[in-house]
Amino acid sequence: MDLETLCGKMEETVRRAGAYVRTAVPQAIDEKSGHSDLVTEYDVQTQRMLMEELSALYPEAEFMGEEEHLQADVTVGDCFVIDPIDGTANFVAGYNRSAVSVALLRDGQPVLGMVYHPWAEEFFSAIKGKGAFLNGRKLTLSDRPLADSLVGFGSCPYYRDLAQRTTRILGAVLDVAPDIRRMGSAALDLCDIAAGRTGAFFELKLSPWDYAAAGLIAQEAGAKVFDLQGEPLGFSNPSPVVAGAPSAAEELRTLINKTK
Ligand code: 2AM
Ligand code: CA
Repeated sequence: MDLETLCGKMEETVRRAGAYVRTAVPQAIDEKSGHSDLVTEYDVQTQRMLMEELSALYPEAEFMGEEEHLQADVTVGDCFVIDPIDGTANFVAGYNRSAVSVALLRDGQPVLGMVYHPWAEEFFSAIKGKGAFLNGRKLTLSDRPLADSLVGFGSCPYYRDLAQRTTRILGAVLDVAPDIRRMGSAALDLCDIAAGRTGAFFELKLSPWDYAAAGLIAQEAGAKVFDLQGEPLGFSNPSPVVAGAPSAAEELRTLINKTK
């Protein structure tokens, strides 16, 4: 199946998963590894629903996902990378800013990404080399410096030492950029870059399912997305993520590396 055909079929599945999340009222909430790392029955159910429908659409693909320790070797062949609810803490708090995120990796690189924010009814998608879209409208961002950029970030609440370092970086960012934003879903934060709402984003440690789909969407809109060395992101392990309009992203990366 070519990627355009698969993308068309996947959209229905991802929208259905988002509609399910939007109507859900979280009750049973478990802590995975600490008080900031939550999982609800809806995270698990949504991942199961996505896996069932995606494997019917594309039986040859493997799966990697945030819930139920779903790991796969992503470096060979085709693999779906799923975050059923990115922004689980927002979901639990009734903050109405969370997303369903699905990427397809081919031999370790994203070739297709979808992020759906069901409360805002915003559907972001990208196919490698074919551009990024928001509700069918092509996204093209223009370059800008950090001095003209709102800077989104994540605070790694589940890694306290990184949270402390993040606050030091923010001090340095606020000396240059007009303001910062902390919204609680890395996938949506990267999509905000694609949409030109923020000019740059960083989080010192994210998991592949947080950024696999949205990183491709940002890149296809014209953003730079890399790690602290300026290298392309990997998908086998957690990674720092820096993204943004080309100039802003490079300036932000330099600033982060100067702040210990
Ligand atoms: P989640 O809501 O799907 O868990 C917030 O800083 C961002 O970090 C969210 O995108 C959140 O995704 C992600 N996140 C939460 N816990 C994490 C963990 N233990 N490792 C990596 N990323 C995590
Ligand atoms: Ca996530």
